[in-house]
Amino acid sequence: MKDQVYQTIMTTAREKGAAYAVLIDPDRKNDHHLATLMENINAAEVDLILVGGSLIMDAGCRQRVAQIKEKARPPVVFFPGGLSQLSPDFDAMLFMSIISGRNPHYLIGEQVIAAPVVRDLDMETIATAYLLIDGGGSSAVQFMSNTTPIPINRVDIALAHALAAQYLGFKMAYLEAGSGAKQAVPEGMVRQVAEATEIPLIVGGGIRTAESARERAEAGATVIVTGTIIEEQADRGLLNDLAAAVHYREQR
Ligand code: 1GP
Repeated sequence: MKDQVYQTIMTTAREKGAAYAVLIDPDRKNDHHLATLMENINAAEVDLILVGGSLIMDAGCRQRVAQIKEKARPPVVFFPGGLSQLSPDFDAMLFMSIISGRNPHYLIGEQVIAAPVVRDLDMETIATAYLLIDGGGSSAVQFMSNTTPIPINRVDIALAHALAAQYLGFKMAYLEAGSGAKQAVPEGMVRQVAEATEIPLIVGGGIRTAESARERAEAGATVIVTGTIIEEQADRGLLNDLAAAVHYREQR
């Protein structure tokens, strides 16, 4: 089984504190600044580019993925909103199951449909348990997946899911507050889940500042993801600040 991207993520996190991922929604809303966005991402210490979205509003997704891959310095990893967004241009994909939900289609249905196509593409898969936490406000993923998020104050429920993911053999667990969340996954939840499990954590949703990114990285996240803030203000200063915060172990 291929695991090059996964190993790179784990090595980066060991050396730098955590790995920094930028999420790009391959939707037409980003067309006007995709080239600049890629230049800025390449110039900063971004370790990983995640690409995907819950809802893509036109047919240009694959073309944008190809454009991103052509320009990207870091590995480009599919963060699947659905099989229709799958493209041969990805270096790897988070092979995800929404384990916080009880919708069988997103627990196993979509994965079964995707598996033969993924095999044909010979793509690296990173088995990822996706835990949707209620970030205050109905996220697109909540509506599109028809699943109920974990209440933000229920560390016990999040922890039980993360443990189940570990025992099921997932390689990573994604603590997700939802894109554009008002409230990011609390630092305390990240810390308690990280301390009580051995599964590497991806944390994203509603992280908008270097301080917020650093707190969650220091709390034990392996990967910190920012999407909305970079799409809104794709400037190099912000990307550098966020990367430096996530890479808290690096000498400066
Ligand atoms: C969403 O975790 C990601 O899936 C990123 O969220 O857009 O709020 O940064 P934001």
